[in-house]
Amino acid sequence: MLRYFTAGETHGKCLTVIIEGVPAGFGISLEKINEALAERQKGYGRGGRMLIEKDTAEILSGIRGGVTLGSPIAMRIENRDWKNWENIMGTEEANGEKRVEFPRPGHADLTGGMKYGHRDLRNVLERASARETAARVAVGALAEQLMLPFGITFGSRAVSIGEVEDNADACKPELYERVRTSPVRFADEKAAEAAMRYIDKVKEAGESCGGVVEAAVFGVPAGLGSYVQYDRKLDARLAFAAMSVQAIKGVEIGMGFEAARLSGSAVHDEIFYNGGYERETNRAGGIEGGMSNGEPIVLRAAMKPIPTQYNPLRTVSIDDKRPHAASVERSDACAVPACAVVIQAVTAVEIANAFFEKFGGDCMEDIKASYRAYMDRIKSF
Ligand code: EPS
Repeated sequence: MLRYFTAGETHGKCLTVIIEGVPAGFGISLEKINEALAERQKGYGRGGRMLIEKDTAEILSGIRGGVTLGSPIAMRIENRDWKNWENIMGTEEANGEKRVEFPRPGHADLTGGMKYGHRDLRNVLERASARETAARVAVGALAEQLMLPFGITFGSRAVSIGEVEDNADACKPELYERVRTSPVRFADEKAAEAAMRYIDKVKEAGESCGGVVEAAVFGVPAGLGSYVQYDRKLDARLAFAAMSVQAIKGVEIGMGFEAARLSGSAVHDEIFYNGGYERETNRAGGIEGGMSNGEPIVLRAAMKPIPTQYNPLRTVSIDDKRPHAASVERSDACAVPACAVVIQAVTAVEIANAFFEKFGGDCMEDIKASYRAYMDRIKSF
């Protein structure tokens, strides 16, 4: 089982992650992990923090000479901003400055404070911050590399930003390559331009905006996940992973919510045989009965607007309970393109996890042998 834990506060010294369950014998390039981290930092509408950071991972254990050892992998991403926060966020001594008293609607501030008994809501926001997603992107980029020997590849894009929708053609690997050069991760340049103007407008109004992002996985063999038990369903596990990302309020796979409004013939993907099983459509988003069916997996997630608003919403003080404007932390007007990269990362981890569950083994050779035997067997099914 592939699992990971992250640690780290947004203005703490660093983000740390430990990944357990990575089999031995897989080549890992640190450069590829750092490329993914750089990708997460991009996107039109991000705030000042991304000008300070230059996220790079340092691998501390579990890899020797670029090859996994089968032992836990630890990674660390330094927070460059730490030097500005050392006196406030120090683990030995903290001076109490930058105390947060006015919880932001939509953020973890208020409930987190109640739950953990923090009278300084900074203790909540520091960990609830989406800065943590940098660690998850590092894990995702590692998981993607574990899937590469089996021809499984990943991509992501923004589908819409606020009210502006992209105009993209079919869900093919090229599409996800192309969007990487777009400042908003859109395929259509005109739509991208409209999205940027929309972000400008939102920013000018002191607001923030959300959007819909999509992750796609190509080359997944049929049969990852299972219908036999609820917690083994691949779609359920992907939805859990996507929902666990900060600011995500909805997840759909394939046609998702639209399927509820149509009749069966407009929803299900008919089956053909042409030397192998084929579909003409992929409305199921590559998952039927909680299992991958061999078609590309397509998942969408809805990101709400980031709760920090420069034109703050109404809240109350946790001290005197009187009405007050919500606290303003430096933030992004739009982080939708970055969110797409994060959703791709958490999807990659779940796919790798389901893959190793099916083709389990402690090292690359065992997994390859199991994979080949299965692929040969289903060829003649
Ligand atoms: C983020 C870093 C944060 C925020 C953002 C995401 O840095 P800072 O708080 O120092 O500006 O920019 O987090 C949030 C908007 C949030 O609400 O948590 C990052 O690295 O992505």
